[in-house]
Amino acid sequence: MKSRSLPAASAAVAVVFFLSATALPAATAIVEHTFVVSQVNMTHLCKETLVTVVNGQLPGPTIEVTEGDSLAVHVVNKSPYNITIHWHGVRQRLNCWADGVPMITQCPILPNHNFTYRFEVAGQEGTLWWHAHVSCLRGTLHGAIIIRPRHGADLYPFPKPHREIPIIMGDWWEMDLAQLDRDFMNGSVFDHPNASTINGKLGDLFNCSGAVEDGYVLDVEPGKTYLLRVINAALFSEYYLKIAGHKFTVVAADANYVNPYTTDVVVVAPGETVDALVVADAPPGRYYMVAQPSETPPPDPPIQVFVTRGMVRYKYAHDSGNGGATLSSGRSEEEEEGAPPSDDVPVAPEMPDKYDTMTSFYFHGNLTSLHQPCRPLVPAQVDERLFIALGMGTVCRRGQSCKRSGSDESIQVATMNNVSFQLPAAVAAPLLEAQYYNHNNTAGGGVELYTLPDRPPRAFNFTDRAMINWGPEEAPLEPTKKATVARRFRHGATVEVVFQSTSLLQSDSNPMHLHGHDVFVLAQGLGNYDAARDVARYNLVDPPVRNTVRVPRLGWVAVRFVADNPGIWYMHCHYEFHLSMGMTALFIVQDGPTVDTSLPPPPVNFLTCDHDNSLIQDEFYLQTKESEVSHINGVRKLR
Ligand SMILES: *[C@@H]1O[C@H](CO)[C@@H](O)[C@H](O)[C@H]1NC(C)=O
Ligand SMILES: *[C@@H]1O[C@H](CO)[C@@H](O)[C@H](O)[C@H]1NC(C)=O
Ligand SMILES: *[C@@H]1O[C@H](CO)[C@@H](O)[C@H](O)[C@H]1NC(C)=O
Ligand SMILES: *[C@@H]1O[C@H](CO)[C@@H](O)[C@H](O)[C@H]1NC(C)=O
Ligand SMILES: *[C@@H]1O[C@H](CO)[C@@H](O)[C@H](O)[C@H]1NC(C)=O
Ligand SMILES: *[C@@H]1O[C@H](CO)[C@@H](O)[C@H](O)[C@H]1NC(C)=O
Ligand SMILES: *[C@@H]1O[C@H](CO)[C@@H](O)[C@H](O)[C@H]1NC(C)=O
Ligand SMILES: *[C@@H]1O[C@H](CO)[C@@H](O)[C@H](O)[C@H]1NC(C)=O
Ligand SMILES: *[C@@H]1O[C@H](CO)[C@@H](O)[C@H](O)[C@H]1NC(C)=O
Ligand SMILES: *[C@@H]1O[C@H](CO)[C@@H](O)[C@H](O)[C@H]1NC(C)=O
Ligand SMILES: [Cu+2]
Repeated sequence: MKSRSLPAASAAVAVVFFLSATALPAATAIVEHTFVVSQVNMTHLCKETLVTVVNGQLPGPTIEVTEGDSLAVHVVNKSPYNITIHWHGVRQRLNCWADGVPMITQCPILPNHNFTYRFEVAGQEGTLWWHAHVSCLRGTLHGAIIIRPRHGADLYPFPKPHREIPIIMGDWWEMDLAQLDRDFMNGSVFDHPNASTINGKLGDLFNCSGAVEDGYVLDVEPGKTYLLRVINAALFSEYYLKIAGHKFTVVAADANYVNPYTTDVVVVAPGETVDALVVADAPPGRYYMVAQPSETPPPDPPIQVFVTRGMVRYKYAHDSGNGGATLSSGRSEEEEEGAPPSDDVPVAPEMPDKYDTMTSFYFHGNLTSLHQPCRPLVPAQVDERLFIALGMGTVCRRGQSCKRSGSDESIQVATMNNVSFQLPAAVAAPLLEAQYYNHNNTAGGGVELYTLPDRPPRAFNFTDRAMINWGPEEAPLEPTKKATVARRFRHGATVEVVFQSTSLLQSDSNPMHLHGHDVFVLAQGLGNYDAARDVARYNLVDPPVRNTVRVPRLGWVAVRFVADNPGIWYMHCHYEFHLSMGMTALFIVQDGPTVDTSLPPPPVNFLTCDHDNSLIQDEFYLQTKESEVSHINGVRKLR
């Protein structure tokens, strides 16, 4: 019987039931967790801040499964907010209902309500993560998902590590994150975090009133190999991670194995994960682990970002040791037997320049898929091609015309092909349910979906730097609009998307995340995409496969995926301010011709959006039954 050990203080209950009593190592299990969402006070930088967390922890609990296992996560919402949890990167095959996007795939879990997410984690190995998908609350509501090979860790396509450690990058905000979301939606770009964190700790670069913040410490034994499962859960920044005196061997990204890539810097954009091996092969001592945000250089508007650091600490040979890394840290343990003497000054790594964005470009460019027998091939035929320009614009607060270029009369928003996403107003049911039952939302009839255009409506020099700061080149391009942007795909269609980052009002990179599918990343480049030149550069042999694709600053990336998972899937930038400002679209994948290729009905105890559940529930069950019948007959079709 497996068991999960969790801090005694937390309300976590994690139990594993084997489906088969004669459990072979390969048997699949149902892994259960209880996530109690509540608010707690945490003190950093001499200030008490009320934060919303799972089971009192930041980061939240780690979910560990074996490939093929099922998960049941009971969410108990004791916070004052509507909550949903998204299982970032979990493909949710034929199970879009569990994807956790409020009012798209489900009604939110209201305060003092519960909901159980049930899903399988199949055909994926490595590191994923979970996070709230409501406003900016994911800044403190997140944790790791570790998926091990079904037949044991011996079957990793790399030497078995001595220990595996989640390294979660985050940012610390002294403000109420719900307010932060309101600010972003109101076009405010002035808020900034107060610190960066590694596994929830700010580190010794931060202090107040003489007190230095705790840092994350990884205790290592000489000669042993450690697997770092690096996750960027920050709202705000991409990070460069280095450990003085050590190299990383990257072995996976977004729960897909890559050809081993040895580097002294790991780059994680928000939403991405990177699995990297580190061998403790340096002279025993103390080495800083530094995470530095990458910044866009002027003339981009300056943003306030922070470097954070933790430490890798060697145990000396005479130390009896208790098995390696712990989450403990701080000066108190420094004198303990086996720790290096404290007069040995920790070694600091040399970091890239803060405006160096090419280190990220090269890091991403060096990843290729590991050859495995069951690895899917890149589809050669393309059925649909999209070119999506990512940028900024403004909409008027009132009426059709207004002063722009920084005026209070307009709101700054983020766009894809010149349209900025908004949730439909006042809908009675999530869009997925409305579509499934083919009934219209109330309040003003059907939800009007605006079709994401195939390409930008106007041609312009996407990467013209003169547009960054309200230049005259930018002014005519600035007006844009809000709509519920969606794009439908026939089941099984092969879709090629070229994402182009633009210099409209800023020149950020854009980590684009697609729910429900992984994509092949065929090529990236700087400047404007030019099919005549760039198609020849596509890697159709072993491109990396990811759920989050970093579109370089002032550059582009080309991806392909097969739209074979029916449902309504969010496709959005994982910079929280871009997401809140509307850099989102819905990818609607239609049912296939058979039951095996069609979305089943919602789970029986699915949440309704109405507080008074009783009546609705009856109707709801009725509809479920009806549709099951037609579903089995194969006549039901998504519009
Ligand atoms: C957080 O601290 C504030 C002020 O000290 C206090 O009023 C509040 O009750 C605390 N909340 C929780 C959940 O502990
Ligand atoms: C939610 O779950 C908790 C813990 O299991 C239970 O005590 C509570 O009664 C449940 N609340 C509702 C509204 O079902
Ligand atoms: C934290 O950041 C906010 C801006 O978001 C700022 O107003 C505040 O002064 C900062 N706090 C500290 C301790 O620097
Ligand atoms: C405290 O932080 C400031 C910068 O924020 C730094 O200059 C100073 O050296 C730090 N003090 C200590 C004791 O670490
Ligand atoms: C791989 O990284 C190296 C070193 O940063 C760089 O010179 C090279 O261009 C990168 N390769 C690709 C394909 O990006
Ligand atoms: C939104 O921004 C405008 C202009 O900056 C400001 O006047 C207004 O108070 C803001 N509204 C909210 C709700 O924050
Ligand atoms: C849904 O709305 C559309 C137009 O808004 C209308 O044509 C259609 O008949 C409606 N369907 C149902 C089932 O009410
Ligand atoms: C686009 O703008 C860039 C940078 O401002 C410039 O170098 C490039 O020549 C322009 N391209 C075209 C096609 O005008
Ligand atoms: C977006 O559309 C508006 C309205 O048609 C237009 O004025 C503006 O130039 C367009 N901007 C871009 C970047 O295409
Ligand atoms: C929470 O969700 C309910 C039901 O969908 C909705 O009526 C309510 O406005 C939401 N509350 C907030 C604060 O968003
Ligand atoms: Cu973005």
